Amino acid sequence: MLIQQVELFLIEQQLRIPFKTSYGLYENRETIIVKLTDASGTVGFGEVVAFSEPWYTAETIQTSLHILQDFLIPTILNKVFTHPSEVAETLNIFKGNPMAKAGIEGAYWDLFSKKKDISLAKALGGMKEEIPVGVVVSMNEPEVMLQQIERFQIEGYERFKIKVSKQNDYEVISKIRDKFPTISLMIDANSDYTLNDIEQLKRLDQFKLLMIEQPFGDRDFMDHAILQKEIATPICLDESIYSLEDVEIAFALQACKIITIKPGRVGGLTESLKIHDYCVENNMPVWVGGMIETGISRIQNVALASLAGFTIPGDISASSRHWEQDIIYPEVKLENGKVKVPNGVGLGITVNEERIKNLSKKVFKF
Ligand code: OSB
Ligand code: MG
Repeated sequence: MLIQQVELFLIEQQLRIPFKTSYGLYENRETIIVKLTDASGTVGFGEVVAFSEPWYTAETIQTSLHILQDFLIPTILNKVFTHPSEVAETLNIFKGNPMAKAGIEGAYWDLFSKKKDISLAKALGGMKEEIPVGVVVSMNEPEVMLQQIERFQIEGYERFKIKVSKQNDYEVISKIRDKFPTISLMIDANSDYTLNDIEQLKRLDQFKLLMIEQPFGDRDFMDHAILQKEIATPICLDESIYSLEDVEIAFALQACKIITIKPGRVGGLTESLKIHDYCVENNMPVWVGGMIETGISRIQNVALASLAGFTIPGDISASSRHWEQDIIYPEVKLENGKVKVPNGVGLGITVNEERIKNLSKKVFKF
């Protein structure tokens, strides 16, 4: 398909509930929606999931806009590609900036599967018709967190990820475990600890956590390897994983026992598939993370999570978890505790372009 037109929509929405992590507070979510049009007028949608601030990764909304406008879009515009992996390969002449790349590549996967007349899930090799999902509980007063878990449990979520910091970990988790002794519980520290905190981290083993996500900094592979030898709780790497090579390093060093994939963080769905396959071959459990994204990226994650190797419920909560109204319909929702994998062509949902236009702060056309 020839990429005839690229449009970028910089939108902003308020989160239904402010989301607090050890990095800081997320209240408004800016995001960039990518729309590709081929020569026959078929369109594909993707999303650049970078945040406004460089807390989670170095990339931001503004750096993504720069890289997209000045490098990525000029490189793919009016070019013919036969498969999304060629788009990924072409964009990789530029270093870094995985989220900007993934926005384009994801939109091309949508376009590609529409042209093939199949669902994105099928194009990726997915098999599941519905997927069990988990939800993230943001940092808050313990009482509020307990109430949220109770509500999320009623909604059908099967795995609960608690945002913690080294200031509140023990207090929060012990209160949650007291009230919910058997739920599938994990924590995400977003790099809040260092090797000096090993004794504190060892105390968390008693809570039988499914995993602890990213205790240390993104490049601290060696320190994670030291910690993993000292604690029983499996470490899951999130921020550390930008590519398959990072997974290979983590595996070789035994720096973790679990991997979470976010297509944006690793440069797109092509790289996500490589990581999925590597994890399956090496018996490393793998799951799909979340980026407080709109339904476009969320439903792309649903398609990815339909692959057989994703054995742990992902951070793929319903549209209503973060949004008053999503930009797709039907919205992402839980039915009997599961999210259905769409079987329509491409993403298998309708993008609400009118709403995207209304939410746009800036629109770029190439
Ligand atoms: O580490 O997974 C993370 C949100 C902001 C920054 C980092 C992370 C998160 C999430 C997102 O946990 C959860 C979601 O998308 O619902
Ligand atoms: Mg995380």
